[in-house]
Amino acid sequence: MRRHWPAVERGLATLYPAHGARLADQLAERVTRFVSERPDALFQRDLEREAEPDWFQQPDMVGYVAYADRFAGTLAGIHDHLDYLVDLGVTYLHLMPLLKAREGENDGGYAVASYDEVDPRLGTTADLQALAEALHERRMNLCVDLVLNHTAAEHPWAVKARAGDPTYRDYFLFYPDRTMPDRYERTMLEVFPTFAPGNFTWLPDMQQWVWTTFHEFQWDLDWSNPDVFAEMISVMLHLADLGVDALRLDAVPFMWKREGTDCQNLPEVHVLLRTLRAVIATAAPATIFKAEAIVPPDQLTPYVGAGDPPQHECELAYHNQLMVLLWSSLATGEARLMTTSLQRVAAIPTHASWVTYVRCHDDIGWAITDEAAAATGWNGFDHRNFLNEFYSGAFPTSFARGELFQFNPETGDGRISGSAASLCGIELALASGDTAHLDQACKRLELMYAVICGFGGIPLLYMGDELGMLNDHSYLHHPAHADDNRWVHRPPMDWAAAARRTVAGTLQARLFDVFRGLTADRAATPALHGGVNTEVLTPADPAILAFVRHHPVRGSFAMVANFGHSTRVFDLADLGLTAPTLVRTSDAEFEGGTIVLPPLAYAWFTTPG
Ligand code: OTU
Repeated sequence: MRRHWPAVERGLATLYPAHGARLADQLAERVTRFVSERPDALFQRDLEREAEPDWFQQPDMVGYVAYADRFAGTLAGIHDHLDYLVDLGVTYLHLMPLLKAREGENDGGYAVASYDEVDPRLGTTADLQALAEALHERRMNLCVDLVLNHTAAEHPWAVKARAGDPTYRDYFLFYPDRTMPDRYERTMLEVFPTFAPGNFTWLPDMQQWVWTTFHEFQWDLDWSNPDVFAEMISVMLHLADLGVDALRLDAVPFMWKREGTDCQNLPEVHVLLRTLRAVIATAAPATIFKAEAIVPPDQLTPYVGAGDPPQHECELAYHNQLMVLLWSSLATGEARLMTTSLQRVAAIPTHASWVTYVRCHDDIGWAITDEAAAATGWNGFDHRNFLNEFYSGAFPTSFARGELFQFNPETGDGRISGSAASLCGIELALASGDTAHLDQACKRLELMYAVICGFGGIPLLYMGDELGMLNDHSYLHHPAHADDNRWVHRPPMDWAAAARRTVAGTLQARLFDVFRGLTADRAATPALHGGVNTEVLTPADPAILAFVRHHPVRGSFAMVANFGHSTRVFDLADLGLTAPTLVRTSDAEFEGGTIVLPPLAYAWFTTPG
């Protein structure tokens, strides 16, 4: 408390001028009680992580992202597949939303009906606790989603608000007519323009509009109410006491609203997150925050505390830019836009890291600004449009089989759904039976994952990518999913395909070996510690991506990759490293001081500390 409480008091005083002091006292009492009742094993974990706060920056950190039901049926079922994850080198399991969701359509669990209960379809609170223990025994960490921007309309808070309880009415944002909604809408965007247009929903029974940034059944919480803050602290402490190591904080940019803005990334959001974190860092320092903020880079880096002076905010955030630019580079056969864009991302504090990813459960939104595109001499609109055509398979030379998501004819904006394997060309190659194409497609997938495993931070493997799992159109027969094509890349785990990973010559054996190799080589490379920033170089050849990481104690790491369609040569001296040794390559070769990279080839280098 000596270390963190001043930040709690400051934050609460800023957010809730009239109630801050009262709330700080109330939380101090709650935290004191919580710590005194903390289970021994978790208290020990708290102490260890306070002493070694860089645990999540170790090179052996590798994430795996899955829906519990789609991966293993239930939480209890996951125990049977822990060996599979260990085999893959996984040390951080992110399970998608697992708290009790509303019935029917629930946005993949992102419409929470109770924060206190595990979804009965997945198991019980005891099952979650047992899973955390089993993971910890294997030196693995558990990350779970916390949807804190909104609740389901069926959550008891919302039900009470709807019934007229004034306390709970203040948990949400209601308006009697269109006056305020219209004023807000003037400057706001729409997240789901096709299936959930607008940001407000009319409730005929209440004769009120309610704020719903996402679906109409997801009601935004009013974080300017101190009671909401206090409630969410209880939720966080409950999850921390079940052994959750990381909370993926969903949709954080939207947590604070102000007229005349797009109601995203407002300064109060950062005060909120820093204050929530200071409370959790006091009570349960073994638990860290991962921000889900899919926003432009200058808006993103503050979520991990970038700024002058640097802050403690979330320990982790999704590197959306890297993900988007990887797909852009793969489609164009050029890395220049990726190079210039990544160079524009501000450095982040040494106490934070990225999570890097190729695919997740969401669509890919082309977060490439007109300005960033112009820096490469491209037109932003045309390029984003090209990427939609390319990845939906409409572009004549496309190898991808994806689907257009939320295309908005008014703005011309669209996003892409599809599994990594289908977007990399594996689906098309398998359908055509062309083995040379299949080889290329596998190389694309390997290249993408090699970049995110080498970039720095925790790489996340999205369930099924290690087996090349394809798009699954069965969601079309499921009424609650049919209008949301993100389900095309959320199939049930194909355990029959997983079994083929041990059969030499199969696609699964090839890909699984690649993933296992990437994670093993990563774990064995001390220089891949996440506490330093990545320096993206400017190679003379625009097809090449090259970056270095200099760790003052553990040595340097470098990666060179060829996104081009022909063989390229790179002068190793351009890495600026003394006597680099090769850690790993796909099929690059060396001639004197140069590296010869066939299309889609890459190499990892390191120097000792
Ligand atoms: C998140 O995504 C989840 O990842 C989605 O699966 C949910 O549908 C959504 O929240 C609502 O809970 O707009 O297109 O900047 O981009 O929160 C995905 C953050 C989303 C938003 C992000 C959101």
